[in-house]
Amino acid sequence: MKHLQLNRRDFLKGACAGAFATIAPFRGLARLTLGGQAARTNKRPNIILFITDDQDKSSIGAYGAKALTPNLDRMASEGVIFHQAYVNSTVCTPSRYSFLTGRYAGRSYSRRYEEECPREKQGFPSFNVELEEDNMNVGAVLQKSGYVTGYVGKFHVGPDIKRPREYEKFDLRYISNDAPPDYTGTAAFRHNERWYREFLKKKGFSWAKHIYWGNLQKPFNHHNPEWTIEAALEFIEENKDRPFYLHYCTTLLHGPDKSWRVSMDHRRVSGEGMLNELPKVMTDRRVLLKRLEDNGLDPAQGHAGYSWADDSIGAILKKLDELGIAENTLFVFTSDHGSNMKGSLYNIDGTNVPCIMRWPSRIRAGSECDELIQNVDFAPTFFDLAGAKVPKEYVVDGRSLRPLLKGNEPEQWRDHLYFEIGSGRAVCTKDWKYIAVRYPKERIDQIKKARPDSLPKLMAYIGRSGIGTRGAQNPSFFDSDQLYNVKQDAKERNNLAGNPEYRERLAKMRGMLKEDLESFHRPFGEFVPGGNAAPPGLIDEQIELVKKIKINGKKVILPSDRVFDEQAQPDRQRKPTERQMRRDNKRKQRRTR
Ligand SMILES: [Ca+2]
Repeated sequence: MKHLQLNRRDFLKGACAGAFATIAPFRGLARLTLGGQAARTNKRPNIILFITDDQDKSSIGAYGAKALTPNLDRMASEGVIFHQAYVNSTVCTPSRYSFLTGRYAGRSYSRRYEEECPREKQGFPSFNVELEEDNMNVGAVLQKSGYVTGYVGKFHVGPDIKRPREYEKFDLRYISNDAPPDYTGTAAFRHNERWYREFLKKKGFSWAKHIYWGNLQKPFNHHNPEWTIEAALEFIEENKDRPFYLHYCTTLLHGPDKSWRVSMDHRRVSGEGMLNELPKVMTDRRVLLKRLEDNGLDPAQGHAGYSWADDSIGAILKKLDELGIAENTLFVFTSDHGSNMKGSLYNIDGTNVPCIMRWPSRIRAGSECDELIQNVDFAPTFFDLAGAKVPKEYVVDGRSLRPLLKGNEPEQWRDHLYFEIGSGRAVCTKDWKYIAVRYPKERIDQIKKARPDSLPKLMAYIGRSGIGTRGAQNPSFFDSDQLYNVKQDAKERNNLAGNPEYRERLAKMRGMLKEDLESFHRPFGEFVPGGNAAPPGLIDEQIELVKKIKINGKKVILPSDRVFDEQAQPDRQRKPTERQMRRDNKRKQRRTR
């Protein structure tokens, strides 16, 4: 039996490798033409998409890490593990948009994105994309095709609701960050959470429960995976006899990593305020901590979170087994992007994410796949497997992964992937990576006038320090053109773009990017000129300078040998922010008392 399994695995590996010997250029925009077959020939599968927040492969045993993740390891041994799975963008909102739609965030035609980035201007995919009004998304399409579609956990692809006036606009209750976690706060959070459910139903999901609008919010900012798993199990149980789709997004492992261990001590805190008691749906938190200790793993150093997220997987696997529906359930685990390199376009801990799938009746146990896949592929895969009726207007960038799951040889696969965030764009093959950073004209004007210490923020691809400059530890992060041999230089430290030896390779990669960019019908740098797009070479002096600046989170340390003349910096006198003005006024009032 063991021998047979080995042969099967080898067969699949061979199929995976051999299937893509014929390589066809990827055409950026493709319209979906799949579907139908799965529905006609077989009972349609249940589908669960489980997305973690900011997770690196280095936190999972199945990827070789020293971590306690028995459930993910089990999924890998019973299913397929992907080594080259990527997301298009490396902060929550654009990545999650792609999971929900199968489109690049830069393709979004949501009102908010089009208002911020009108069609004639360069796109700036970031925290500014939303699900479109026409509900061309996975929840709505699968529901219309006879699936019951459920949403649980973190959303982060809706309107910006942060300030009191935004809460008021939507008839939501605002609770300030420094409010105590009391009854009033709980009532407000409960009220708002019910509204989030209704919002998702309007977006086309048939069921939604235990929703976080975005990141955890004070005063109830502690992770509570039991609270979201409770809803997931309820949904699965309720719909065990019909095909269902569950879009499950845990708040784990959004940092800081110490918060995971701390959250374990706050058993009643949830996305709807204080609970009466913690749902008993997962391994007891104390037992989990004991297991970590027994394995010599420090919970405060990330492991509380890794094992807690993994235990959430375990609760779902157990439920599928109990209900006897595991055989025909496709269970997909992945992450919205990595942690250490989020906000950049680098592969390791940025665009390259863990991805494991299990579907006992269709996927051969213990398979591995090295083909290039991306988060835009999931929605089209699910449409294909569900035999969904996809409206002809539905625009999708990804393609169905069905050939990879079945081990069949697809006629053609892709030769590269496309990436985007803010002012950065990239393409990557299995061997090479090219990144182009092109700021629009108005940003270039700001950069030219800026004080040196504000350069890192202005030149971060998404225009903010902190997460926007995580990749700045890479010596070429700010370079306009970056070429890396990712096979030999996986960490992308040695920029070959200026090396004449690689001129041809650079031209080839630039050609791929140009072709992809043209499909967006928007300008970008010199690739697609027009609007506010600008060619490289206008801020070389500032690039040289910013590369000498040390950046630690939001802290900027200027090179010591350089003295900045404040008199010569006219933008030194910046307008005070609203917050500064309030603070100054308070001080004045205190003084006059
Ligand atoms: Ca995230």
